[in-house]
Amino acid sequence: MDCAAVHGWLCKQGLTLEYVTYGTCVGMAEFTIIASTWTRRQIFFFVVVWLYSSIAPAAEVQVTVIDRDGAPVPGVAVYIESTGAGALPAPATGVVMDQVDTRFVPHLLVVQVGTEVEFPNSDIVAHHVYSFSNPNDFMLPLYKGDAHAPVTFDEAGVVTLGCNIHDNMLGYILVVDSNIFGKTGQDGQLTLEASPRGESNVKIWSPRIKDKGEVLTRSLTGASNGSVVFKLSEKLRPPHDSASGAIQWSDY
Ligand SMILES: [Cu+2]
Repeated sequence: MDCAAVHGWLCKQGLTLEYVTYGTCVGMAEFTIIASTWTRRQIFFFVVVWLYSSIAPAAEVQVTVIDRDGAPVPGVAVYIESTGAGALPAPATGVVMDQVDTRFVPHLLVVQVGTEVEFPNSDIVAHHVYSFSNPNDFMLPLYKGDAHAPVTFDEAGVVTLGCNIHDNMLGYILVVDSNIFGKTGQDGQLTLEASPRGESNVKIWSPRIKDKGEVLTRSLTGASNGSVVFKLSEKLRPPHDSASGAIQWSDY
């Protein structure tokens, strides 16, 4: 049961709960009970629910990314990094960065450190895929179909992809030290299910974002109602495939 469920149950009991600071949402000091007429049964069930929630403190974090004009920014990578945590679970398998219509699909792929990524070529023309992003650099010489073994990305960071034949082909793999990640939708939002593992930060990245540094990181400690808003201050680069002018290698 997560915090929202606890909140919902309490509301049904006629109680108002004001709480939900991320990661500490079940702390007794975090809420104020407006109603003062708890029955013994209500108190009993509250304690049961609260203890259960303490054992499994899954929480949701809603992340919103907006540009300097307040417009939502879709397709932004979002991930949660935790310190003082144990080893991450094994990375996902069957992860694919495809090549379709002389494009990398998806344009941006987010993976956990240690993930094996397959690079099938679904086009009828051959591609020669490479990255110079040290230390995750690699080369898949001219091929069609599934000619090459998957590439394992063992270091966190941005891997910029290109093709030796088609200069307009540009893609990214963001390798993160986390198993909690995703990308914002058209509404600029993403909700992540997160179990706190020590101190946690939520971070964002996109090739369109020019902002640097702390603007792109938020501590989850003290986040209001489990929601985090990133407001960017720099003008965004245009989307890679936009009609307003596709980004070329020279733009980076
Ligand atoms: Cu190509």
